[in-house]
Amino acid sequence: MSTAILDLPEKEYIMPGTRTCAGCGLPIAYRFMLKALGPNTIMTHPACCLTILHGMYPKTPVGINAVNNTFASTAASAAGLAAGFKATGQDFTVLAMAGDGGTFDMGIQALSGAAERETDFIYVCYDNEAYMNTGVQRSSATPAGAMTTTTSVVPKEQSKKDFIQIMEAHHPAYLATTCSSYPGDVYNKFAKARNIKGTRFIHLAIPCPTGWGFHTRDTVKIGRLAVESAIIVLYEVEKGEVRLTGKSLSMAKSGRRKPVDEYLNMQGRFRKMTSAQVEEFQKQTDKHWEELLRRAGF
Ligand SMILES: Cc1ncc(C[n+]2csc(CCOP(=O)(O)OP(=O)(O)O)c2C)c(N)n1
Ligand code: SF4
Ligand SMILES: [Mg+2]
Repeated sequence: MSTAILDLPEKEYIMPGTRTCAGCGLPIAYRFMLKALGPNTIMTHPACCLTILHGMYPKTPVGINAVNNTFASTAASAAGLAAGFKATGQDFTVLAMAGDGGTFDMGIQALSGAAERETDFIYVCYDNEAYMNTGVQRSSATPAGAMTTTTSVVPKEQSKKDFIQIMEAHHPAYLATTCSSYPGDVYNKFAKARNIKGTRFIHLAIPCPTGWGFHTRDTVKIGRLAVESAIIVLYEVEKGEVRLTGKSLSMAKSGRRKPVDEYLNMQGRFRKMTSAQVEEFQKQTDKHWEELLRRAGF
């Protein structure tokens, strides 16, 4: 069960007025993440939209300490922080957080190394499916059929890299997926991750009105549609055991699932998709959902 909104801690760690675009999914999730992690958290992040949220030194709307690292080094920076706290006997949660470009592409080597060494940290990849901060360039997390500024004539042909599976192959102590449209699910997973030792990896889906081409009022709706059509599945993995959570769990129980069309049609980035590409998108979504249902014992 997701924690009810009324039961969440009242303390806020993000003040109103971040510099993210109107309708951005990132501050929604970050707000609930920080409520779950609390003040004894130190985070490290590379250049990305999260840097924009954190603001320009010496001012920031964020109430925890943060390190700004170089692009490929988020996990290395976090590993250094974790080693430093261990050596000095200080009790901090180390949070590493980067975008899909900084994780699926540029940060993969440092993250793989840190996960293999069972580094004691939480690594979050917030995924808006492109290099948004520099003007919506394609990343390996961009889905097939999406237009970006570097796939504007012909939409992207390659499928999204299955990065969650790559991380699962490292057998982290805790692996989870979540989405900013489900704050209770975000909160629960971070509250749980906080109390586990070792490498914890969380994939956080973030709808981005600027890069995806939808109205700023529809951010929560788009994230919900992604989950209701099983394009994003909410689950967690511990010791190889898959557990569906929240909306995905209730969908598995009821057998109800929306087709992908409504999600695709609401976004300008998919406007050049051919019917064959839509069919393939549905097929890949079905396959992924059925595999997770099987692993979760449905
Ligand atoms: C080594 C290096 N290459 C390129 C850049 C330029 N750069 C800054 S932010 C960014 C996009 C990051 O994309 P992603 O990690 O997906 O985060 P998002 O901006 O989408 O939140 C890029 C390419 C950089 N800062 N450092
Ligand atoms: S470009 Fe997208 S992810 Fe970045 S701040 Fe704007 S809405 Fe948020
Ligand atoms: Mg991105």
